[in-house]
Amino acid sequence: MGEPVRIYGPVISTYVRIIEIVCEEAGLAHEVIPTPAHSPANRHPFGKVPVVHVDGIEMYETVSITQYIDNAHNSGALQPDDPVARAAMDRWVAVGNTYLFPLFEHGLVMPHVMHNFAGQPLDTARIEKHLPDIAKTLSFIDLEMQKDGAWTGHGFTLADVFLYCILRSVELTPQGAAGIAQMEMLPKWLAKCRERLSIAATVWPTENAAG
Ligand SMILES: N[C@@H](CCC(=O)N[C@@H](CS)C(=O)NCC(=O)O)C(=O)O
Repeated sequence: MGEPVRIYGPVISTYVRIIEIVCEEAGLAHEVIPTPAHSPANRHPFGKVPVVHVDGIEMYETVSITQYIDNAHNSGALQPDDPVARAAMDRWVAVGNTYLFPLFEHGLVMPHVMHNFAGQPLDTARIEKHLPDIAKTLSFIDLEMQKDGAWTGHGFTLADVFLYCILRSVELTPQGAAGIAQMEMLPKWLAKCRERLSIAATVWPTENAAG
């Protein structure tokens, strides 16, 4: 067995967990080397995390890393062969990274993180400002799932991995949990993902406390 995949980033991080899940799916040992985004030890050229060492190569940008691990170590099992299904998966990964993560992270998740872990007052003004957009976005995703399954019709793919990690951090906030509970499809899909071994094996330490 080779060296474990080394993931440089915070222990609790959406994109670190995405890499961890894909390593689990591929049967690769992995370890997180705690590295805050803004520490001098972080080697990402744009100051993001994670940076990953795999097969003697240093990589950054999570989409490319997950595709590399899945292609090199898992026979591409997380990426559908059918071009239409593949385009749907790619679209939803892009939607997650481009629209969902920035909105959820800035408008809801970070205010709670800064409150719970950095002792700052909860920025309720920021949350209140973004809640209407967050609610609209959750409804959009749920309606797409009701319409044609969105990304969910082709087995467990990279879209599930990205979107689970992005939406799970929303679900771990009180406002996010309430918003998701009102949806028809999202709670069922999240619960089904939780049964997946790779997802169960990578729970954040904060999840057990939050339920
Ligand atoms: N495009 C990057 C995005 C990664 C990303 O946004 N990571 C977050 C943490 S989960 C981060 O670095 N946040 C710190 C910051 O934006 O300053 C990737 O795909 O790897």
